[in-house]
Formats: sequence, C-alpha cells, structure tokens
Amino acid sequence: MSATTRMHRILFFTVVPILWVLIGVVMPCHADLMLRVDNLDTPEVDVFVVDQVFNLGGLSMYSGASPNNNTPSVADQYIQEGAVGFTGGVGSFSMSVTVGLSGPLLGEEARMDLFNVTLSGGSGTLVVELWDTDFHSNVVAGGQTTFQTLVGGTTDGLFEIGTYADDSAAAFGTQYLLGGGTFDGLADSDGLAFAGETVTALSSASLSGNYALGIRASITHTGLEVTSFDVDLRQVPEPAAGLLALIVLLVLGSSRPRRRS
Ligand SMILES: [Ca+2]
Ligand SMILES: [Ca+2]
Repeated sequence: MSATTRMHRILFFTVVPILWVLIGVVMPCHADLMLRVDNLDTPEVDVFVVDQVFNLGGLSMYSGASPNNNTPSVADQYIQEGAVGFTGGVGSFSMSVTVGLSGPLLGEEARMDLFNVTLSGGSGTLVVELWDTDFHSNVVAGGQTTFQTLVGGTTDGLFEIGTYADDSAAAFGTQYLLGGGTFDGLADSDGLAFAGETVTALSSASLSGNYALGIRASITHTGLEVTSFDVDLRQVPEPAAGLLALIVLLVLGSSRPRRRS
C-alpha cells in the first residue's frame, strides 16, 4: 500500500466519523415556528401564526402544539419554511410589521431572528413573541450550550426584550433567561437608539436533548409613537471547528511519508 493510499484511508476512517458526530451535535430537527402578537388591553392573544399553516380552514391537518388555547388566527405570510410574519393593526397599535426567521431558512444551527416596527395612535402595551420548539443539543455530560443575544433598535416608548430557552421544548416556556434588556425612551422627547449583546451558557444538567428557544418583546407606548427592533438569538458553535482542524493536522502529520536520509 502506498503512503498516499494509507493517508487517504486514515483520513476516511478517522475524520468522517468525527465529522458525522459533530454535524449531529449542531443539527436541529424540523422547526416548529410560532409568532404571537398580543395587545394586553384586548382579551385573548390577538394574532397567532404557525409556520406553514396557510389555510386556517384546514387546521385538522396541523398536528403541532397549540398552546394556551391558541389556535392559528392569521395565515402564515411566507411560503418559505422557517419564515413567519404578520402585518396589521392591533387595538391602539395602528400598524405593526413583524418578521420572524428560524431554521431551516436560517441554516442548520439553532438560530432565530425577530424583526418588528410598530406605530401606535394611543397608549398600550404590545407583546411580540417568536418561538421555535424543535431544537436539539447533544451536549455531553459536563459540557455546556452557549447562546448569544444581539438586539438593536429605536423607540419613542419603553422597550423590554428577553430571550429564553426551555429544556422541556415547550413553546412559551421561559425556564431560562438567556439575554435581553430594558430600554426606556419615554423620557426622551426625540426617542432613543439602543443596542445590546448578551452571552449565556447553560450546563448539560440544565439543557440537553430537545429544547425550545423564544424571543419575547414588549412595547409600551403613550401616544403617537414608533418602536423598531431586531433581535438575533443563536446557539454559539462549540470550538468544534478548531478541534477538527487540529485533528486533521495531526492525522496528516502522522501519515506523511518519511524522507529517506
Ligand atoms: Ca390581547
Ligand atoms: Ca412560512
């Protein structure tokens, strides 16, 4: 067997199984993505959108969760799996545009993004939530799963944001607070620009296997006011790429044909 053939065999039997394990660690299952928009001054949740539920008359075909007595009240705006949206007025909030993204559209790793711009004609609080209940972590015992929350935007009112993980993979389960903040633009007559970044790690004892991620934003206005924001929540990749590169270098080094002296 030539040195080159031996090197190829070593690479195949060493690196391929490692790649297989690493890909399994970061790959979530089919996403179950939900968007809620609720004016707290009106009874019940006002808007509930479930990804890929386009025909509200055919709900018997939908086998996913319908928590807290919510049934989809507005059809999914986007044909892409992993994108949900709502555009319209909700009570004193005369216009609100929301787009929520997750997998598979946002890739194979756990990641969600919530974008919103809301205009009010009066006082009230609007709660906008994006949840995905079907992420998966194969974190080993003693390991941890790390999440990053990025938030930015502008507000004339009071803006509060929280990102959450739930180990039982329940939608609207706020078991672990991952990040967020409170940004108060009420005192500023000309509004407030804000930004924040939070990194949180959960141990394998707290989070493993199937889990849910959620973004919950609360917008409080007192008149003709505008708030806009974007929140990006993602599972930070473990240092697998660096580890893999090191393993490949070691294998290549050990299988390199030796020069004759
Ligand atoms: Ca309501
Ligand atoms: Ca969709």
